[in-house]
Amino acid sequence: MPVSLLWCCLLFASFHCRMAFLWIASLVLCSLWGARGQTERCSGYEAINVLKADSYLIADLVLIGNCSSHSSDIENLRLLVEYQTDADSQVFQVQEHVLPRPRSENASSNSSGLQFSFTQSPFAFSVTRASTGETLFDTADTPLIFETQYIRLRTRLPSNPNIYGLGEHSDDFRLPTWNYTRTLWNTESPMIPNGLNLYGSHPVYFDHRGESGTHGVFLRSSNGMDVKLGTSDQGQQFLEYNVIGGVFDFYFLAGPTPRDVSKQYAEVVGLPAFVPYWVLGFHQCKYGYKSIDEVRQVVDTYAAVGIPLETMWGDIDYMSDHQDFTTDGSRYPLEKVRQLVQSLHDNGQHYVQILDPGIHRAGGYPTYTRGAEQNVFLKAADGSFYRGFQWPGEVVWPDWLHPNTQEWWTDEIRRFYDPNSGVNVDGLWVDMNEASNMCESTSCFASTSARTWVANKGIAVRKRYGDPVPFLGVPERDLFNPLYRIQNRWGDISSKTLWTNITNADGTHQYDTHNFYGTMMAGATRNALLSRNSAVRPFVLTRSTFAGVGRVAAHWFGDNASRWDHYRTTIRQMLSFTALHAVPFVGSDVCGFNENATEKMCARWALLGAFQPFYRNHADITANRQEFYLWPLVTQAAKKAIDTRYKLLDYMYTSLWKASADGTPNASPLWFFYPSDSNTFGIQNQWMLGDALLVSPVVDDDSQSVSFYLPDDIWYDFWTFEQKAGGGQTHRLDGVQWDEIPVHIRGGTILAMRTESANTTAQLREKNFRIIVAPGKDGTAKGELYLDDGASLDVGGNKSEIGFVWDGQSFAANGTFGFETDVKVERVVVLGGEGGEVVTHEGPWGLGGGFGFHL
Ligand SMILES: *[C@@H]1O[C@H](CO)[C@@H](O)[C@H](O)[C@H]1NC(C)=O
Ligand SMILES: *[C@@H]1O[C@H](CO)[C@@H](O)[C@H](O)[C@H]1NC(C)=O
Ligand SMILES: *[C@@H]1O[C@H](CO)[C@@H](O)[C@H](O)[C@H]1NC(C)=O
Ligand SMILES: *[C@@H]1O[C@H](CO)[C@@H](O)[C@H](O)[C@H]1NC(C)=O
Ligand SMILES: *[C@@H]1O[C@H](CO)[C@@H](O)[C@H](O)[C@H]1NC(C)=O
Ligand SMILES: *[C@@H]1O[C@H](CO)[C@@H](O)[C@H](O)[C@H]1NC(C)=O
Ligand SMILES: *[C@@H]1O[C@H](CO)[C@@H](O)[C@H](O)[C@H]1NC(C)=O
Ligand SMILES: *[C@@H]1O[C@H](CO)[C@@H](O)[C@H](O)[C@H]1NC(C)=O
Ligand SMILES: *[C@@H]1O[C@H](CO)[C@@H](O)[C@H](O)[C@H]1NC(C)=O
Ligand SMILES: CC(=O)N[C@H]1CO[C@H](CO)[C@@H](O)[C@@H]1O
Repeated sequence: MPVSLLWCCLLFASFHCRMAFLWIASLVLCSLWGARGQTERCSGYEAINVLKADSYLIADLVLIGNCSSHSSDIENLRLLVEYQTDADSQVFQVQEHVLPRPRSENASSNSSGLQFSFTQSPFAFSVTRASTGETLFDTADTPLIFETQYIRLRTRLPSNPNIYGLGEHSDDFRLPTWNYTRTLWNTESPMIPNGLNLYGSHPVYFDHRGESGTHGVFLRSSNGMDVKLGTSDQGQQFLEYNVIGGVFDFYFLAGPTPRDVSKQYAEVVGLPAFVPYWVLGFHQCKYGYKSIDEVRQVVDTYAAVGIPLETMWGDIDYMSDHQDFTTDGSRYPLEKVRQLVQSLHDNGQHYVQILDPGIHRAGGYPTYTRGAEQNVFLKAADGSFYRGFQWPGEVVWPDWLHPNTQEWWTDEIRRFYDPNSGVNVDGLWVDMNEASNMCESTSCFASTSARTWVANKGIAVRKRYGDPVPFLGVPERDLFNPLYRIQNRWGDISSKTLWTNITNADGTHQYDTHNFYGTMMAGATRNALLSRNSAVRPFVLTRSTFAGVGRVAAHWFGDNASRWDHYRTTIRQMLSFTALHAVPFVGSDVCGFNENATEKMCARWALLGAFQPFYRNHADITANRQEFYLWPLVTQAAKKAIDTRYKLLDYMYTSLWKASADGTPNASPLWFFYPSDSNTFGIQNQWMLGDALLVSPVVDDDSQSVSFYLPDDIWYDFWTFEQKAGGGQTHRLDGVQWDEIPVHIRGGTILAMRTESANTTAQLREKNFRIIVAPGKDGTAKGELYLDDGASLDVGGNKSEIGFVWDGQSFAANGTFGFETDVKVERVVVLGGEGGEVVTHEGPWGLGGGFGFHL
């Protein structure tokens, strides 16, 4: 019975292990649906027939004692430590086109920063850091369980470990390590509760060990899972994967610095897409704008009060009966929507609309009719379209794995968003794509029959299990009620979403692919926007995410509430995505989505959001209006926040460009910069924006005081340029006004800022620069500035990558200068002179080539 377990280990500084197995259909699985607790007698596998060479290792693994804890054991496995290898297998693996693997390179095991070793019986393995011999991953304490619907593997951790990641969650940034379960199962999650699964799944964690380094572990799996952190009876700290299918397909990321791990992870899941410049502007949205006139009023009021509004958004209000690709004839007549979009564009502003995956199942609705004709919707057992409940009522859902779906979706988008006859949007927003099904339980339309007209069109009932095809998933599993129940916040895995026993068009099942449904929708939407205009960078915002989603979309943190604790939560949610999950363009619903915002909270949030990548005010239909102009304090705070953000916009743009170029995080926790300072490991209310700015907002409810930590370094107050020795101490600031947010410049950096702000980002691009030099302890500093046209997908050589260097005596700007611009550097301001003096060197200097000066 040639059942094999496959491992791959490779990579430059990193180390990659892949475990898969080949399951042969003729191996009849005994139906041993054993009770829980039987895991104790199970003793895992023994490795035999070991064959070792420099670049690979092969062994057979045979089951020693039955586990059969939640499904049937796979009795014979093969271990193969090698470079990327393809093995036919029936066990589900994430499709290559959904999450491409990194290109394999023939690294020799001795050139890897990590070393793999194993014991034969019972089979266990460990990963060590080659340079220090430190053990990073060690499965020796518990036997490996490898069943058809339950795989388990536990690794030892040091005591009191610093573990981060495993999003999406709203828990502490540094994860609790006692009796803690992170469930990864994408779901509708109003109010983003703590301790429960939210909209996205990112099975990667960072293990930070201070001076001895940081490493990461990515499990390339889309199956539902509980990752448990706890302490065994013997007092051993562990992390344990409990997954309801698929394979163990691990990537070990060697670091050794935290930023190295971020970059290595981005290499594995794909570098994030670069965003157009305009998306860094300020956005306004509200569910509940009753008509297009109301929307226009909001746009006009922002202009009248002088708060720069870059982008107006359309939530589901614009639709007729909540149907995608329609406008409500009386409240949002198409002509008036077109006029609004045109006037926004005339002012250099932008417009984005929402789309949901639930397609109204209504005969006269062309989007549905065309989709049905092309057979793009998911099917129930009898071959009729699987039905559920969403905003429009009874809906069907696209099967993103069907070969016609992209074409149908692109066509719908190109029809409705035709610049000449439709709504000329600048970007799209995909929501409810977990997918959210408003059925409270699994019961809506449960008794599907093939009575629909769809069946009359001759749509064949899918052949469910035919000849074995690679990676479709082991047949005859219970895809509806697996015995191992992950701790999904809604109970059954099919609750409030699509039934997990649905077969996708490629033969896989929702059971295995659920977690990337939303990411596929986001990707299809990006492709559609590219087809509509292949010259510019598309912008897609998605609620549901999966590992690698940064390649196709931005993300907001979903339906939070107007509460102080959610204001604080945005910081750690942002850090998880930007620093750990390779999704740089993220933000919260500023001032909160659900419930009513208050003046002081909204003022603080306007400032907080301005220093986070995606900056959008958004409220629910049941919440009061919360546009920034509604309260005096908020107006004042927002004006200052946007003014400052816009001056810093090219700094933020440069950091987003770096993130898309090599995975460098654009926003990071303090420990990424001070990895040896253990005081920083648990900090989750401050963050580094790019390399130079430390943001330390007031976080307590209705407070004007803040305590913040400054690591041992030189810091400069961003607002006053006053120098502050950090000293590794907590500082307290009282009397922080409602339009103030403490920000510090880290010594050793150079910051390029526009000299003034503007009403739109298009106008901003005409403003000159002022360069701030903030010398570090050794008196030197460096920084960079990236410039291009802000929009083209392919800028070719029309870009400038400028490096700034200050050596204490002279300033130099060098690099490439392919972007033509009349914008100049007006002056260079050097901080930190004798007695805190600030010295200004007047230009101007053009940005067509290098420049500099000596003291
Ligand atoms: C596991 O249990 C099944 C059913 O009881 C039995 O047929 C099989 O031989 C057992 N395998 C091992 C390795 O003990
Ligand atoms: C890796 O090794 C395989 C097998 O020896 C070889 O075919 C392939 O070209 C090598 N790839 C690289 C990038 O060297
Ligand atoms: C790695 O091992 C191979 C073969 O054993 C040897 O030729 C090579 O020099 C080694 N490389 C390093 C960096 O030690
Ligand atoms: C562990 O957590 C679970 C779920 O939150 C809880 O029910 C249980 O009481 C906790 N166990 C202990 C020993 O605290
Ligand atoms: C920005 O808008 C304000 C308020 O509408 C207006 O007074 C000002 O002239 C505008 N600035 C520019 C540069 O257009
Ligand atoms: C999924 O399971 C439910 C409950 O057993 C059943 O009613 C339904 O027909 C199944 N659907 C598919 C597509 O197998
Ligand atoms: C929000 O305010 C409105 C009107 O002021 C009120 O009717 C509603 O109950 C408030 N909502 C909450 C959640 O407090
Ligand atoms: C770069 O700019 C030149 C001159 O403006 C233009 O001809 C060329 O098409 C641009 N290249 C790209 C890739 O946009
Ligand atoms: C960098 O720029 C300075 C000032 O223009 C110039 O003197 C120097 O030669 C440049 N260095 C390099 C490496 O290009
Ligand atoms: C309970 C709750 O607030 N649910 C909200 C979930 O999110 C949608 C929009 O995405 C709101 O319309 C719901 O009211």
